[in-house]
Amino acid sequence: MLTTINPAQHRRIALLLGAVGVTSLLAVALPELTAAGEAVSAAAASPAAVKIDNFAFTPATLTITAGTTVTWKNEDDSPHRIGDKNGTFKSAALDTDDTFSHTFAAPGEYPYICTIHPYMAGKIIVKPVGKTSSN
Ligand SMILES: [Cu+2]
Repeated sequence: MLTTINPAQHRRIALLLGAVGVTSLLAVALPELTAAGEAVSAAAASPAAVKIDNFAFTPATLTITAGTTVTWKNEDDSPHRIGDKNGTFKSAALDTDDTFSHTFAAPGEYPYICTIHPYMAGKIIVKPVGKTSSN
Protein backbone atom coordinates (compact mmCIF):
# COMPACT_ATOMS: atom_id res chain seq x y z
CA MET A 1 0.00 0.00 0.00
CA LEU A 2 1.57 3.25 -1.15
CA THR A 3 0.94 6.48 0.71
CA THR A 4 1.69 9.85 -0.82
CA ILE A 5 1.64 13.36 0.59
CA ASN A 6 -1.48 15.15 -0.58
CA PRO A 7 -1.19 18.78 -1.75
CA ALA A 8 -2.61 20.20 1.47
CA GLN A 9 -0.06 18.33 3.60
CA HIS A 10 2.71 19.36 1.21
CA ARG A 11 1.78 23.02 1.54
CA ARG A 12 1.66 22.73 5.30
CA ILE A 13 5.14 21.17 5.45
CA ALA A 14 6.53 23.90 3.20
CA LEU A 15 4.92 26.56 5.39
CA LEU A 16 6.37 25.01 8.53
CA LEU A 17 9.85 24.89 7.03
CA GLY A 18 9.53 28.53 6.04
CA ALA A 19 8.37 29.50 9.51
CA VAL A 20 11.25 27.66 11.17
CA GLY A 21 13.75 29.39 8.88
CA VAL A 22 12.36 32.84 9.65
CA THR A 23 12.32 32.08 13.37
CA SER A 24 15.97 31.04 13.29
CA LEU A 25 16.94 34.28 11.54
CA LEU A 26 14.92 36.36 13.99
CA ALA A 27 16.41 34.54 16.95
CA VAL A 28 19.91 35.42 15.77
CA ALA A 29 19.18 39.03 14.84
CA LEU A 30 16.60 39.93 17.49
CA PRO A 31 16.87 37.67 20.53
CA GLU A 32 14.23 39.70 22.39
CA LEU A 33 11.43 38.52 20.05
CA THR A 34 10.91 35.28 21.95
CA ALA A 35 7.10 35.46 22.12
CA ALA A 36 6.74 35.14 18.35
CA GLY A 37 9.37 32.40 18.20
CA GLU A 38 7.63 30.29 20.82
CA ALA A 39 4.31 30.50 18.98
CA VAL A 40 5.91 29.26 15.75
CA SER A 41 7.73 26.43 17.50
CA ALA A 42 4.51 25.17 19.08
CA ALA A 43 2.77 25.15 15.69
CA ALA A 44 5.64 23.27 14.05
CA ALA A 45 5.48 20.44 16.59
CA SER A 46 1.75 19.80 16.32
CA PRO A 47 1.52 17.49 13.25
CA ALA A 48 3.93 14.86 14.59
CA ALA A 49 1.44 12.80 16.58
CA VAL A 50 0.24 9.24 16.14
CA LYS A 51 -2.91 8.02 17.85
CA ILE A 52 -3.31 4.39 18.91
CA ASP A 53 -6.92 3.26 18.97
CA ASN A 54 -8.92 0.18 17.97
CA PHE A 55 -5.67 -1.79 17.56
CA ALA A 56 -4.40 0.57 14.85
CA PHE A 57 -1.98 3.48 14.41
CA THR A 58 -3.46 6.71 12.98
CA PRO A 59 -2.04 7.91 10.67
CA ALA A 60 -0.57 4.55 9.69
CA THR A 61 2.11 6.37 7.70
CA LEU A 62 3.39 9.73 8.95
CA THR A 63 5.79 11.90 6.92
CA ILE A 64 7.95 14.38 8.84
CA THR A 65 11.18 16.31 8.40
CA ALA A 66 14.42 15.34 10.13
CA GLY A 67 14.65 16.60 13.70
CA THR A 68 10.92 16.25 14.36
CA THR A 69 9.75 14.56 17.54
CA VAL A 70 6.87 12.13 17.08
CA THR A 71 4.60 11.39 20.03
CA TRP A 72 2.42 8.29 20.14
CA LYS A 73 -0.57 8.30 22.48
CA ASN A 74 -2.46 5.18 23.45
CA GLU A 75 -6.17 6.03 23.36
CA ASP A 76 -7.12 2.36 23.32
CA ASP A 77 -8.44 0.25 26.21
CA SER A 78 -5.68 -2.27 25.63
CA PRO A 79 -1.94 -1.79 26.33
CA HIS A 80 0.34 -1.39 23.33
CA ARG A 81 4.09 -1.32 22.90
CA ILE A 82 5.87 0.37 19.97
CA GLY A 83 8.91 -1.25 18.39
CA ASP A 84 10.85 -0.14 15.32
CA LYS A 85 11.56 -3.14 13.07
CA ASN A 86 15.22 -2.04 12.83
CA GLY A 87 15.65 -1.54 16.57
CA THR A 88 16.04 2.25 16.43
CA PHE A 89 13.35 2.97 19.00
CA LYS A 90 11.21 1.01 21.43
CA SER A 91 8.64 2.05 24.00
CA ALA A 92 7.63 0.53 27.28
CA ALA A 93 4.14 -0.98 27.41
CA LEU A 94 1.74 1.95 27.10
CA ASP A 95 -1.44 1.83 29.13
CA THR A 96 -4.46 3.94 28.23
CA ASP A 97 -3.48 7.65 27.88
CA ASP A 98 0.25 6.89 28.13
CA THR A 99 2.54 8.53 25.55
CA PHE A 100 5.89 7.73 23.97
CA SER A 101 8.08 10.19 22.05
CA HIS A 102 11.05 9.72 19.73
CA THR A 103 13.04 12.36 17.82
CA PHE A 104 13.97 11.35 14.27
CA ALA A 105 17.35 12.92 13.44
CA ALA A 106 18.22 10.91 10.33
CA PRO A 107 16.17 10.82 7.09
CA GLY A 108 14.82 7.42 6.10
CA GLU A 109 11.87 5.08 6.51
CA TYR A 110 11.09 3.61 9.91
CA PRO A 111 8.54 0.78 9.81
CA TYR A 112 7.31 -0.23 13.26
CA ILE A 113 4.82 -2.54 14.90
CA CYS A 114 3.13 -3.06 18.22
CA THR A 115 5.30 -5.76 19.77
CA ILE A 116 2.32 -7.07 21.76
CA HIS A 117 0.09 -7.25 18.65
CA PRO A 118 2.53 -7.64 15.72
CA TYR A 119 -0.26 -7.28 13.14
CA MET A 120 -0.48 -3.60 14.13
CA ALA A 121 1.90 -1.83 11.74
CA GLY A 122 2.87 1.77 11.07
CA LYS A 123 5.62 3.71 9.35
CA ILE A 124 7.43 7.03 9.87
CA ILE A 125 8.97 8.59 6.75
CA VAL A 126 11.64 11.18 7.57
CA LYS A 127 12.55 13.65 4.82
CA PRO A 128 15.74 15.75 4.83
CA VAL A 129 15.29 19.29 6.16
CA GLY A 130 14.91 21.93 3.45
CA LYS A 131 14.04 19.56 0.61
CA THR A 132 10.59 21.08 0.00
CA SER A 133 11.63 24.75 0.13
CA SER A 134 13.32 25.01 -3.29
CA ASN A 135 10.29 24.55 -5.55
CU1 LIG B 1 -0.81 -3.46 20.60
